[in-house]
Amino acid sequence: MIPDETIAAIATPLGEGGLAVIRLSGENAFAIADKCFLPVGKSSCKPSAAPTHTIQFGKIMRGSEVIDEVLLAVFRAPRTFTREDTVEISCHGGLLPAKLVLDTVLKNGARLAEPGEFTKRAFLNGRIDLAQAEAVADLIHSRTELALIAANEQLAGKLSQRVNKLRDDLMLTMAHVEAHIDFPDEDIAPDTKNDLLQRLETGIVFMDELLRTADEGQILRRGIRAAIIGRPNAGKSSLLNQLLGRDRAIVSPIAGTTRDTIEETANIRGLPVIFIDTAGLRESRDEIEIEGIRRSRESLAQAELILHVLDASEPLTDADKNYFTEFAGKKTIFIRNKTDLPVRLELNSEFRIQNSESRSVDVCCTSGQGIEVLKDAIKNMVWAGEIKAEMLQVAINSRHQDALRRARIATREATDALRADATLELVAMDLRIAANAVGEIVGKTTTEDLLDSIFSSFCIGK
Ligand SMILES: Nc1nc2c(ncn2[C@@H]2O[C@H](COP(=O)(O)OP(=O)(O)OP(=O)(O)O)[C@@H](O)[C@H]2O)c(=O)[nH]1
Ligand SMILES: [Mg+2]
Repeated sequence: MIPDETIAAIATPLGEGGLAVIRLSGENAFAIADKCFLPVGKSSCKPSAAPTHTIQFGKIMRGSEVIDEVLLAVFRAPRTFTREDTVEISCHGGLLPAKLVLDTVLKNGARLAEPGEFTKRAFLNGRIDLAQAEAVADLIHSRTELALIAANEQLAGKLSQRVNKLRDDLMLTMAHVEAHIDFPDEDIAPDTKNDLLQRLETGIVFMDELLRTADEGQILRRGIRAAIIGRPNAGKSSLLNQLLGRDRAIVSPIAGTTRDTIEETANIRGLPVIFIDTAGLRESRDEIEIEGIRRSRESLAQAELILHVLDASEPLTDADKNYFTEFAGKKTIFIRNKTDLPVRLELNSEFRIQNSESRSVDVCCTSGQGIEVLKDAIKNMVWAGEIKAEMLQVAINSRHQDALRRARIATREATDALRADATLELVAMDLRIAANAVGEIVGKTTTEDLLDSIFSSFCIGK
């Protein structure tokens, strides 16, 4: 990436809509906009002459040909998202106007932006740190309000503040240790040593606190995969429809109705849950059904939560029991469906023992009875306790988790070495590793590969 290149991209989704926005950022943003924007009316002027944070009305021209009538917003560095001169052109929605406006600015000297390049520039120019840049992507991808709140907190720097404090503490301790390296004849006084150890222990406790938010962070960002399983005709598809609140899957009294796996996301008590309706796992000779069952097994392997639907109007069958053993290790909710019919199924201790992390809920998928209780059960199963505002402030992602784990190991090694009176060089080295790992979270220590892997997952134009 050459930083002084001016980049451009369509910032709105491709497709037909009321408006589309083309974004330009870089040293020549105004000069390029000047070449193709014709101001209309007395109060409008050329972008280069316009005051910052104003909107100009005019036309985008290709030679003497009018491409579109637009509103053009002017933002002068450094008070912009990228901290560079920025122009945003709002044209008519629809693929063609947006594409032609983009083509025109590209012909006039801009380069097509890579995915996430605007945000990358915001990071490289010091407008936001790396955790905040990731929050921008989280915000765009958030599927529930809770996820949105968490992304906003991270964007506001709540996680970064804590991480920076942790890094500062590690650096300070390292400086102390290094100061003693320069005077090899003087040992660290016992009091000072205890002090340093105490500080590092506090750091480790803090890392553990952050690490404990990883599961929740993952849930908010990626959602929970919940597989609906059970023998044919138990009411799996009926349950999916109830949870989604609409008729998504085909329901019929014929066993083996669902043949393909169906995935749909729903908002369950603020958490994004991806429900997977599966084909009933049974011995089948039908080629299509066999493939359906194979896919069911595949998605079952990835599911964090199993919703096992049982037909309450029939006694437990061997097929049901086979499921119990097969999924004994997974978090499971046993759902007794068809409770409107005479109940002939007892959930005895037989399988509860096999599956410690389980509970059961009674529902009727034809009337919807028990579905709200089930939703609570799903939430409680995957998210321990209340959803606290504090948790939303820091819920870390898997990259942060990886960095913190490395930092924790190095800090632990540093304390061990310090206690064992190992050479101080070793202690200092471990502390540097720890501080660097923590620094990766906010981007104080980065590599080009790391940046590429983060920003390449962004949308174009962001
Ligand atoms: N009485 C009663 N019938 C139900 C209930 N839930 C589902 N059914 C009926 O049970 C039959 C099977 O329902 P489905 O939802 O298709 O069952 P499934 O588990 O998806 O079946 P497959 O896709 O074939 O594996 C249908 O006739 C439903 O109307 C219920 O709560 N009470
Ligand atoms: Mg079905």
